[in-house]
Amino acid sequence: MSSVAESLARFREQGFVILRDVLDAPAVDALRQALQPYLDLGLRGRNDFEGELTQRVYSLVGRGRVFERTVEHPAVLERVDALLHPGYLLTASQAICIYPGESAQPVHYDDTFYTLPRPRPPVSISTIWALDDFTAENGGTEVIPGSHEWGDERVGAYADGIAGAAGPVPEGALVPVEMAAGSLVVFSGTLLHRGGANGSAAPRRAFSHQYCEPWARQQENFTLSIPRERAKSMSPRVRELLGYSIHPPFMGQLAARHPEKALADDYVNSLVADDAEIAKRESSRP
Ligand SMILES: O=C(O)CCC(=O)C(=O)O
Repeated sequence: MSSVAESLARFREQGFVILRDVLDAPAVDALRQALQPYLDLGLRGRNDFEGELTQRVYSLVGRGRVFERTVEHPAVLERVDALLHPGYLLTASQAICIYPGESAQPVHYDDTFYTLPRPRPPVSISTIWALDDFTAENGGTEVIPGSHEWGDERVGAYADGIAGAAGPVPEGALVPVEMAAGSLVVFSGTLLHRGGANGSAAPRRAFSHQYCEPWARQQENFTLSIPRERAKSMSPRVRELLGYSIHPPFMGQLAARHPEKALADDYVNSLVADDAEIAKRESSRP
């Protein structure tokens, strides 16, 4: 794997960097096995963007320790530390399994819904981890190198929010990310990309964790989607990333208290506690 400094230089220049062979074969296998029962549920994407021949498993971080560990993998966090501000959050965590016959996704960039004028620094950083080798044939992610620096007008010619491509992308502009299972691509939330068409005979399994600035709204509401008992068992770092954290001075507060307090065994919701106290006083009034 390239050094942190080398990979950050590459990221800044082209908007993405591939980190090769971060996970060994047994680790990839453990992730595949943990994912399979969720894929067996058979849910398919609901539109062209999710992909009707694609399965997505949302809130993946809450679905097993193996996924949790990838969220806080040092190879990722060492790099995201340099790209976002302290206290950054996890904004999305999902498996993406693209089946044979799936067409290419609309070209888009991941932090499109933070409607700040481009060019601008990314509000989020995406990662896509390969659980199968990514090739040009099997739906490996396709990127437009350098597009992270484009302004709104140029982006608008190719991508129209998450609704779809506004126009045809010139031949050769999209480059497939080819990498072995256990590798990942880290890319800017401003980089134009898409999931490729899967013209092979086998599914392309992957998962994506995305991280956002600590002041930005997360795509997934992890404090609701992940059951409290499960959140309690997670590492402090993962809990912080999920939103059990404060962006100073008080973004993320829970009725003026630290949100970690909600995970204490003796926690009582302060609205419930206040209402109980008011009811008690009213009932004891002469
Ligand atoms: O699966 C991929 O390769 C890319 C998916 C993607 O970009 C997305 O769903 O936002």
